[in-house]
Amino acid sequence: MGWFGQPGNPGINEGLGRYLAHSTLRASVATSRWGALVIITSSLAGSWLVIFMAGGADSMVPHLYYVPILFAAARFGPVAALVVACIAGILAGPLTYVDVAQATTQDPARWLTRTGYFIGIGQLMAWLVGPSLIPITEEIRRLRKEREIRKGLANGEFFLQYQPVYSLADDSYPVVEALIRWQHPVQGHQSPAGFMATAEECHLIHEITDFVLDEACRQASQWRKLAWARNQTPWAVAVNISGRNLELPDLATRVRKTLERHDLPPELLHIEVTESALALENSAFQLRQLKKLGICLAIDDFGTGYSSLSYLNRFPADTLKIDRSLIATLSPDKSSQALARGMILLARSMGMTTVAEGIENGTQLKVGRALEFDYAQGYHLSRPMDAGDIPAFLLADELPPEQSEKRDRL
Ligand code: G
Ligand code: MN
Repeated sequence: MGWFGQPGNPGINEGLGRYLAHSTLRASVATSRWGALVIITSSLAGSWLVIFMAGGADSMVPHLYYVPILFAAARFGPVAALVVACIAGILAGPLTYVDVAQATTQDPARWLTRTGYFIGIGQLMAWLVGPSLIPITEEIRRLRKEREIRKGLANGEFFLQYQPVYSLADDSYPVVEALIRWQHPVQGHQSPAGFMATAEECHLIHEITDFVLDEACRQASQWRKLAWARNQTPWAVAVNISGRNLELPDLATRVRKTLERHDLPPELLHIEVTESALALENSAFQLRQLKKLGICLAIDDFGTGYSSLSYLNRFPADTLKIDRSLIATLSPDKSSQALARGMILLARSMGMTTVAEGIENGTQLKVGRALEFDYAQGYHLSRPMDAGDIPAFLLADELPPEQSEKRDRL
């Protein structure tokens, strides 16, 4: 039975012990490299000074040296523990008098044995904490990234690019998909796959979606005025939301308020949810709430989520976006087209339009046309662009000289 242990309740002490060990270890590992070096150096020097002040090794056993040795073992591992143990051995040995007043030096056998203990205990500690260091270091890296994302959001380091979606039926670009980008001031461009995974592990995904939704609607509303002024049909903006966002009970309210704030008609907003999110509890209800607002719903990355086709029946989606991994396998050879053909038939029979994602060359576009996809999107048609470049690309009367080249590709 331990400190807080009670008969019949042995778990408390064990739990507390684990908590203390974990939090102490986490605190040691979380110390920055330079912070850790300062702690090690000052506690080595402090240990020497305390023993010197106490009158020498005879007056005080140099146990204080274990502090920097164990700390180095937890923070940096076995090599650092060995180095610090050797330094401690020398400091507590030849550099410490047995009796300061008499200036008597220590017997080498005595301090060498002690150094052996320092090394042994340091290595034992490093070996014991080694397996826990990996998850703890990962957790700390994740916490740091979370802090960076939060700071990035506050400092306006995130921005949107837009990739036009091409209509194969009428040679126009009726939708642009908003894609989040992060330009870190020191580390440069960060891949969305990396930071979205971190954001999805905590509530930051909601802040990111709020930002994307707000900025995309603001931009779409501005573009709508521009299109009107030129007598052109305004284009819609598509926003990707994460499955985690579907956990928000007020998701539909947030979307409605954003539309109202920017005075954007709901039909100019498309929301894309990945296929894998359909399997989540509550998603059917949430998507129906969104649909009631009058927005368009798309199922994104279809063909990658391993979700049951029966899920499709439960969702009020307007569009099925077929994942680029499937588009990449398309060739003029009929056998390569069977799966895509089946998906198009399925979507059509359920009243959904289809988008071929990730069109990267003319052959894929040609096959996509032959298969009668309704829309196509990909680098071959247009890369994601900054907001400022979109009107020139989409407003026919403002097309730049490369327009003819663009038409050639279609
Ligand atoms: O999951 P979703 O389909 O929303 O992902 C869009 C991502 O795909 C964006 O990061 C975009 O830059 C990228 N993308 C768009 N078109 C292409 C393409 O033709 N090829 C490849 N490899 N990536 C693309
Ligand atoms: Mn998408």
